[in-house]
Amino acid sequence: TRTPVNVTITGAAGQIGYALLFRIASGHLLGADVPVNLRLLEIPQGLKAAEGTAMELVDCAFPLLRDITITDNPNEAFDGANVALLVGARPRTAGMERGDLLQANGGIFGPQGKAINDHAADDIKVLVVGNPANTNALIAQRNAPDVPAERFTAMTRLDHNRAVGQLSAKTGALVSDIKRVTIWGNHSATQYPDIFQAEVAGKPAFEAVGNDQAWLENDFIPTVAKRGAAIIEARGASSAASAANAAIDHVYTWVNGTAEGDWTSMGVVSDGSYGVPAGLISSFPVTTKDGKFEIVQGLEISDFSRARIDASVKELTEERDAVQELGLI
Ligand code: NAX
Repeated sequence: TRTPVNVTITGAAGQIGYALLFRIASGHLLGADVPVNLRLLEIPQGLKAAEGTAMELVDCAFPLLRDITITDNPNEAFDGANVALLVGARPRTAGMERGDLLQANGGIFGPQGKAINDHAADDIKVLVVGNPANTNALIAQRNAPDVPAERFTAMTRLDHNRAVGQLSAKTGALVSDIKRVTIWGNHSATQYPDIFQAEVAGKPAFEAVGNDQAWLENDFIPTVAKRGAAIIEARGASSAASAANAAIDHVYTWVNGTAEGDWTSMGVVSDGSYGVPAGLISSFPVTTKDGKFEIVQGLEISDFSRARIDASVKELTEERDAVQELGLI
C-alpha cells in the first residue's frame, strides 16, 4: 500500500474548505488509490468549526483518509506537507485600501511561506487560492527561498473552467470537446480569457462562436472576468463549491498531467515568456507531465490579445511593487 500524502489546507473552516475537504478525503485531489493525511490550519477563532468538520470527515468513513490534524500553528500544519492549499486569506472589507489589504495578507502569506520553507516535504507543491491569489503566492514564494520557485502556483483554474462553461453554453458543444482555452494574467477583473488558441469540437473556437467579436468583447470576456461578483449577487455568498472544484482540478492536473493536445491555465512564476516580467506569478497556458508543468511556447499573440495581457500584467507589476515597498518580499 502507498504511503499517505500529507495535504495541508489553510482556512479549512471556511466555505471553500467545507466544499474541499470531503473531495480530497474521497480521493479526487490525487487519485482514487492515494491515501491522504489532512492537516488543517485555522486561526484560533476557526479551530472549533474545523473540529466540527473533522467530525463529519470521520463520519464519512472514507477508506483513503488516514489522519486529521487541526492546528493554529503553521509550523505544525506544514510539517512534512506534500501538497498545500492556501485558502485562508484576509478579505477586503469596506473602506480598506489596497495597501492595507496587501499588508494584512503579507502577515499571513509571509509566515506561511517561511513555515513551508522550513518544514514542508522536499516535493511540496503549493496552490494559493486566497485572494489576491497571484500576489499572495508571490509573497509566500519569496519567503521560501529554499523551495524551487515553480512549486508555488496561484489558482486561475476557476476562471479557466468558467471560460470553458461559457463556450459550451454558447456553442452547444460538450465541455470535453473544448480544448486549449487560456487565462492570462491576474486572477482579477483584468484577467484575459483567450479563445484564439482554443478549439471547439475540432474547429477554431472563434469560428465556432460565429467570428463574433462583439460577443467576445462585450459578453464572453466580461462574463468570465466578473463571474465571481455575479455569483455573490445571485447566491448571497461567494463561489465556494466551484472554487473548491477548481482547486481539486488544478492539483489533480499538476500531479497527473494534461491530455495530449490540450493544456490548462495556472498562475506560475514567469520565466519571461510572452513578455511577462520574470518572477511575477501570472497565469499562462501550461502543460503538465510527471508532476511538472511547462509554459506553452510559441503561440501567436494578436494585437487584441497583447493589449489585454499587458493590462493584466501591469496590474500584477503594480501589486508586486506595492508589496515590495511594504517590505513583504
Ligand atoms: P471564508 O471566509 O469562508 O473562509 C476563510 C477561512 O480562512 C476562515 O475560516 C478563516 O478563519 C480562515 N483564515 C483566515 N486567516 C487565516 C490564517 N492566517 N490561517 C489559517 N486560516 C485562516 O472564505 P472562502 O469563501 O472559503 O474563501 C477563501 C479565499 O478564497 C478568499 O480569499 C477568496 O477571495 C478566495 N477565492 C479565490 C478564488 C480563486 O479563483 N483564486 C475563487 C474563490 C474565492 O473567492
